Amino acid sequence: MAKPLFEGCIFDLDGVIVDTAKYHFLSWNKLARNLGFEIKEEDNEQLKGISRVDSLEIVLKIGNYTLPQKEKLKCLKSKNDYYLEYVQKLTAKDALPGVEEFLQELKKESYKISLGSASANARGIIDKLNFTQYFHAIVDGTDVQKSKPHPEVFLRASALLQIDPKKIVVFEDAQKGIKAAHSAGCLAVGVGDPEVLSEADINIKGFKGYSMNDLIRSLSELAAK
Ligand code: B16
Ligand code: MG
Repeated sequence: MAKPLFEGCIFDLDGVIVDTAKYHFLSWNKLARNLGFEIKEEDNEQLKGISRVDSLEIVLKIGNYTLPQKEKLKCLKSKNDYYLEYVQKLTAKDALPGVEEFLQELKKESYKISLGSASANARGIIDKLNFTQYFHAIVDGTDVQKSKPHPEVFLRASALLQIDPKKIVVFEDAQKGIKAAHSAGCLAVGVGDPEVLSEADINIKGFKGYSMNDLIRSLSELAAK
């Protein structure tokens, strides 16, 4: 029997399962404005996929702003409070189009599924979407020490799924996430703008109309190269 092209999938959360990337951006911008500067949409790419603490350093750098440690802790709390205010209203209807159908297909075919997110709020958001049922493992920002592009989050998720990372497909919306997936030895599907995510093995705009057969077809083409 032919070996399966993949045995499991790891999904990033923000920007892949739900459009919370925009809420992270709005919350950072609110914080930046309090400090007297603005962050721009184009700065947002740098903030995707990395931890809250690392994001604050980048935001402060953009504003050319320095703060003592105690003030940084206050900023981290404020940003998270803003963010929680945005996400508290999330419901099952807020999942990005097609992603639930895709998860259902994987589950039906008995593929293993993990979450691999940098967010410390990931478990709460997955619960709000009623998606916990799809995951065999969840690795989030509370489980890892190192931010993407470090592969820790994906290595941990692969270990929990008990699958060789080479047999895992990671779905990511961030450049740093694609790098992290590759460093872990996984295949990476870039979800979003193919020009921004040009390092991905496969690119999709989103999950609307995307099926497991489409993934298998792309993986076969890659394997034949
Ligand atoms: P939190 P992901 C990441 O989630 C976001 O992309 C990133 O913008 C955010 O700063 C990070 O989570 C930490 O989130 O402040 O909720 O702990 O894309 O890896 O699912
Ligand atoms: Mg993301």
